[in-house]
Amino acid sequence: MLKITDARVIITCPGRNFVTLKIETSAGIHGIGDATLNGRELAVASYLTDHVLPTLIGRDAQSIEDIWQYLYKGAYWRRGPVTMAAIAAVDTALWDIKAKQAGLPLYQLLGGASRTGVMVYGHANGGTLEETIAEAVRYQAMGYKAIRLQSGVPGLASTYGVSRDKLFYEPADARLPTENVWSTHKYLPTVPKLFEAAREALGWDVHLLHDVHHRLTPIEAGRLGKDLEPYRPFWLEDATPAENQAAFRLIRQHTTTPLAVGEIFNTIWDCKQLIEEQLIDYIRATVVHAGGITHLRRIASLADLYGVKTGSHGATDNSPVCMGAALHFDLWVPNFGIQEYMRHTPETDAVFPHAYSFEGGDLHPGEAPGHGVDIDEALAATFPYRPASLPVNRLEDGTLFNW
Ligand code: CS2
Ligand code: MG
Repeated sequence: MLKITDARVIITCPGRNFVTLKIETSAGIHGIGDATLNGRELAVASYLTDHVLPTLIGRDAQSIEDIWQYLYKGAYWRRGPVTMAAIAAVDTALWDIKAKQAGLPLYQLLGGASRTGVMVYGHANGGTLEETIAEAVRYQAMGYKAIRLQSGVPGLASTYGVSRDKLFYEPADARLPTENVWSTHKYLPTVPKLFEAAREALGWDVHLLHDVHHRLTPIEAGRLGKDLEPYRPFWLEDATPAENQAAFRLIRQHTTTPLAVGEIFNTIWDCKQLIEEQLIDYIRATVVHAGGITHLRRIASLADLYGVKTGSHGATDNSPVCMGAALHFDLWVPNFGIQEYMRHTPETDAVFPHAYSFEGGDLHPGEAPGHGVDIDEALAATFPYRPASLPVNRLEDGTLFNW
């Protein structure tokens, strides 16, 4: 019996808010899990502190599956981003503990390495097409094999994915949601031009990706997918809101451009139809938002049956703890596709010392026991929580739209 003796939530803000769960055990081994839900951090912190952690004390830290089932089925009010991020944090911390107890890097417990490294994609963005291409050339020079392209839209003051800072992207930019203005009419013609210029500048070996960020109707997504086919995108992400999984049938009827979706999914039920009907090519669910290693493994196994690959979310608001755990998962999972990698700031990396490293366009989780990431609690305490919200979007006529 490896008794759970203590469990606490650590909220820190080294440039942006992160919520981390730390679980201590009777053998003196501790584990940590990411519980960060951008813009809703305190909701998850409270769900853990007030409703979950008291039930963990005294339990056997080795019983990962039983604890997962206890927190999922015992919640009664199942699923949802807050609940599943809380369960994910517990699950990730317990896998960290189990691997440390075994003295092995986490990927060895999952089934060993299936590849030499984890191909990642970086984020080239700019206010203009020219700026974006220049950034993409810089990412290619840094050794990235895959690059996401997000460019400003003429006539729009802002758009998704274009940030002031070129290496880090933080959309939660104010205490209360800032209001952005969107026009699909202005946006749609810009993406094919961006991809044409990118192929001209970067050639055909590099993978090129784009995130629509939930902003098209299915038929508009079919149009954009078709317009991009000559430039061979690696994927078109979040082409249309995915609550209606059947909506992707319409996109599939019009384009062979590969589709990726799922960074906001929190259980297998959000993507079961998308996977079983092969309506997507990559599932973007993450360790932190989809119930941890235990549940993400189930999603990936279902996806594998239908030729769908993983492409986990890895934005700056996923902490290094999530990234570390994700890389062990990515090194093992047989149907791996790609891993998103938005770098963290130096102060974030200092709060979360980690074993993973970047080389030649791949990340590797390292060989440290566990998931290889820890938290410097003293340093974390010097960065107090700072309330921040994600933006909202309105159309030019004021209609509230998808951000
Ligand atoms: C984006 C994210 O990385 C992505 O694909 O969709 O930047 C997303 O907007 C943020 O994680 C939201 O907090
Ligand atoms: Mg996205």
